Amino acid sequence: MISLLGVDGVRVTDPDHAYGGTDADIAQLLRDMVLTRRLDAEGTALQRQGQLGLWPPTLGQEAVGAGTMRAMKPADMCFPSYREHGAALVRGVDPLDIMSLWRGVDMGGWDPIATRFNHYSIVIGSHPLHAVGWAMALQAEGATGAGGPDDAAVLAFFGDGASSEGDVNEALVWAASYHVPVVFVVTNNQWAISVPSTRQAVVPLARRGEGFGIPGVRVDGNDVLAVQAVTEAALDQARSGEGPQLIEMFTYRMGAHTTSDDPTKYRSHAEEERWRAKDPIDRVRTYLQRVGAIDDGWLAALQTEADAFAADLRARTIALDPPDFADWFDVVYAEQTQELADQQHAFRAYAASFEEHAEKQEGRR
Ligand SMILES: Cc1ncc(C[n+]2csc(CCOP(=O)(O)OP(=O)(O)O)c2C)c(N)n1
Repeated sequence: MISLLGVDGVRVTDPDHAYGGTDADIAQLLRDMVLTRRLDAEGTALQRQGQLGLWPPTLGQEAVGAGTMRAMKPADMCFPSYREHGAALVRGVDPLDIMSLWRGVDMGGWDPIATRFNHYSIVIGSHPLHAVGWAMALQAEGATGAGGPDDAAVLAFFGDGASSEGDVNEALVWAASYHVPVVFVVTNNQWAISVPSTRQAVVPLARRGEGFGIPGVRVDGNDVLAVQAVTEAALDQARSGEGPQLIEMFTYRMGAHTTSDDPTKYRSHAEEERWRAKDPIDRVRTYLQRVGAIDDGWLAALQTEADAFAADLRARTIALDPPDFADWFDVVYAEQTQELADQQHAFRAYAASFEEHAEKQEGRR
């Protein structure tokens, strides 16, 4: 497993990978992760207070989002799953657009073309196929593999559970067969809801690509330096025409699967505590403090920034107006079908019947 920063905050070397950034870059990664954690805490709290329908926590997985996104170039494209709040934030998506999705106001309001960050995919494992399609389009347009600075590649996230899906395996076949510039990031957070990752694979997931002809590596997914260094190398290879790569990020979902889940039903407190000791934020903070790159004043300023960020996000989320669900029939296809128009009409009549009922009740009082 590739690691470049120990749990004690001391840098370690790896024969094949090195982190090329400065301590200022590492401080930026710490900031990315602290804001991600704050966003996640706000999402969880807003759901508990009835402001969101559901929230999938990303607590403990902050290094994967920050490290991978800091490895991407502007023209690269990313296909996330549904837990990539940190990646979205670092890639420049307004976190309000993430909140609006889980509030049920829209289906994810950000512009995937402008941000080069596709919409969340809640259907497990569907989007690695889309990622491969995008990568094949890059090939067809000559936008990759030319050896120039404008070359682009694609990064696709999926989970350990998703790795068992047929679609993911089809994506791996296509990627290998057509030698496409895609990097698959398997976020192994140890649990697919209540099913352990050991049930998804009898060999490490890093080796899942081998049979397809895709090289893979296992990275300490709680080590943001290793995450960034390995992702950078894989994206460079993909951009320069060396074909697909697979990276297993070995991490842990500290929170529940979603706010509807109770992890105490299937995993032990001792297991959670073992992973708490490997916290991705603590080790980076320890490193930066030890080398004198940050001090208490710097950390206090970051805390103030995180507080303001959370307060602003909360206020903007609560101010989001509920949608008229009947309008959603208009956005299923580019042009509405007659069948959908009929369903929309029936839905409006059904919704109005409740209003009539309420008005009658009101009249009787
Ligand atoms: C096609 C499909 N099947 C089942 C589900 C229900 N489901 C939602 S999340 C999940 C587990 C996914 O686990 P994993 O891929 O490890 O990702 P994680 O949630 O741990 O990030 C399942 C089975 C779904 N959303 N889509």
